[in-house]
Amino acid sequence: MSCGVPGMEDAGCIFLFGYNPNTSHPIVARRIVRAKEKGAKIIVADPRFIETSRIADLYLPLKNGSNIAFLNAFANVIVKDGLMDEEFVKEHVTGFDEWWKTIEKYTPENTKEITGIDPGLLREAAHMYATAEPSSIIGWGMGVCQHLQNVEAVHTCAAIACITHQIGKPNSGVAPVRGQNNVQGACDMGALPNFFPGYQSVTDEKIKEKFAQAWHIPVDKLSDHVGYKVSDIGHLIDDGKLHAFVNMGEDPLQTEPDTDHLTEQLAKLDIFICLDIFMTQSCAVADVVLPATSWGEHEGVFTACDRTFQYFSAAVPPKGECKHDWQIISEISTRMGYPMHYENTKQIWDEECRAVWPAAYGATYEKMAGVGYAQWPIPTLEHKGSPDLFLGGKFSTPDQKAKLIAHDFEYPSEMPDKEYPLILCTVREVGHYSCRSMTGNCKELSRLAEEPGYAHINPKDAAARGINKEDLIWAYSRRGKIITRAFIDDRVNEGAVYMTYQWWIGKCNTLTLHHVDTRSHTPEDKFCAIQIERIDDQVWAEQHAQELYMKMKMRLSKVASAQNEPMED
Ligand SMILES: Nc1nc2c(c(=O)[nH]1)N[C@H]1C(S)=C(S)[C@@H](COP(=O)(O)OP(=O)(O)OC[C@H]3O[C@@H](n4cnc5c(=O)[nH]c(N)nc54)[C@H](O)[C@@H]3O)O[C@H]1N2
Ligand SMILES: Nc1nc2c(c(=O)[nH]1)N[C@H]1C(S)=C(S)[C@@H](COP(=O)(O)OP(=O)(O)OC[C@H]3O[C@@H](n4cnc5c(=O)[nH]c(N)nc54)[C@H](O)[C@@H]3O)O[C@H]1N2
Ligand SMILES: [Mo]
Repeated sequence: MSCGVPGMEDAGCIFLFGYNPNTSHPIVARRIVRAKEKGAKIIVADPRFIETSRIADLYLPLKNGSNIAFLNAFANVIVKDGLMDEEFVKEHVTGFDEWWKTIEKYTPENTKEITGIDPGLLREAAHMYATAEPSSIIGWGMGVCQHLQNVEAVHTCAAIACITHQIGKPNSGVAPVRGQNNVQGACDMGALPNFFPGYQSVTDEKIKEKFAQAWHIPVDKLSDHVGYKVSDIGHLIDDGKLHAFVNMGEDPLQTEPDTDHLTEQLAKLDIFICLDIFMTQSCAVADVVLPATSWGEHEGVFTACDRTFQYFSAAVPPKGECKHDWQIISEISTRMGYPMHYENTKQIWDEECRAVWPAAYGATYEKMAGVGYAQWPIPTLEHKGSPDLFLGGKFSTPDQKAKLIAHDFEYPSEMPDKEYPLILCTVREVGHYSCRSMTGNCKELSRLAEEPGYAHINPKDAAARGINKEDLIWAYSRRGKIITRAFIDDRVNEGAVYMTYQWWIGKCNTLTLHHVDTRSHTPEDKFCAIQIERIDDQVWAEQHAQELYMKMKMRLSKVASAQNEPMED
């Protein structure tokens, strides 16, 4: 993020684009309500009438999968209606002419068919965003990232912020939110296939030398291969390139697309190891499960989406055989020939983060003690941290200028047709979290929602199929077929069905498409074609769903107790 989450309150306009904070990040949602109370304009562009739409000054119900057509037309209006900050563009931006060659082609009128947005409304939104004082923020989430044209949409959102000078000053710019509490931290610490800690390239010789020195190893021991991404695992197994998989804090059999196919692929591994804090579907098929400690049992640093490092301490000691993730990694590493001996997380923080990443050097444990925090870049011990990036229009490129990049619109990979006429869009719900291993093990939350979960359907699509409220239905795609429950919802657009991805019986990832974009390799979780149908025998369906659920639970607890038995040899 170019701004801080607390600073969102002081923006003049917040434009939510494919992000549903009320469900996904209630604390960010609260900031948005406060911004509104302080006079900010709120714009929401989402195919669903999400909760924030209720307080929005403008709500734009764009069609699923039309982001690039919409954003290009939005950018076009800004230039054509004289809303661009020419001075800022001249001083701080490059590539405008080339960029305009693409953007020029997209008008609110000629994209209306694709986006479904009234041209007058789109113009009004572009004016509201561009002219807001003192700043505007574009906040985006998975409605951008989980589409085929995800990187393209990120480029275009950033370009819009640059040409309007709604970036490069306090409380402005781009606010891509994150998923888990420490996604940002995992990336900061080098859990990305192309970077060492601090976003330093694994293919740069000088950087490799620096890390070889810091880690006391010969430089040729550091691979300069960009690694693989989690969504590559299936086809790497098929191609015979991957034989062992250590899976840390992830339940791919629940959360990766086309899970039936992935189940077959994982079965071909020579060894599959899971590190988790609960028994999951993936742990159940693993050869080895290494029990880790949970956030209440360990200490460390979480980094929020706005670059804020926060220290947290353990509340209770670990139980049984559980070890901290860092201890498990250290022990595996030591046994594989690279000894790692740490006594606590502070040593790791100082060695793996502060010592090798200048922007984090000032983030000491002392500074973060108690409820303290540190926001990077924080380069010196005296530094107070940086809520805002790119101040004064200085960007993190070699010439310190922002480079505009434009893209033509493309349709999603699997469009609805006669056989599969509905769009499946998979999203979040407030009561459960991702693979549900954590929230599903909490009784109170199970009361909010239980198996087989819900499919949210527009009243017209439901009526056309004779589907009533709470009916059990079949949902099927080219990949598979599941049982789920109908939630008739006039907040969802006609032609699209919305499901969350945490249910075992109503597992939407049985239906989703394993198709990734070429750069980030993120699956197109927000768009595939499905059909739904009322199940004739509702009594049978209720019993069947219950039985399936009991069987699955029994299976997990059986595997868990078997894994606790001492090994025979
Ligand atoms: N309670 C709860 N909170 C969570 C999670 C959870 O599972 N449960 N998961 C966490 C994780 S891992 C993440 S990454 C974040 C994600 O947080 P969000 O980004 O809010 O996640 P989603 O609900 O998947 O998608 C956001 C919105 O994108 C919209 N959308 C779909 N297609 C399009 C499109 O073509 N264009 C546009 N403009 N919008 C579209 C959807 O309607 C949806 O409202 O939430 C985190 N918070
Ligand atoms: N269809 C569809 N699929 C999706 C998405 C979607 O929108 N639609 N969203 C995608 C997104 S954005 C995300 S981020 C993924 C999330 O998918 P996952 O990463 O698979 O799910 P999580 O529930 O976040 O956590 C994974 C596991 O980490 C374990 N865990 C928690 N704390 C610790 C710890 O301290 N140590 C260890 N070792 N384990 C721990 C939990 O018990 C859990 O089993 O799902 C993706 N899948
Ligand atoms: Mo996520």
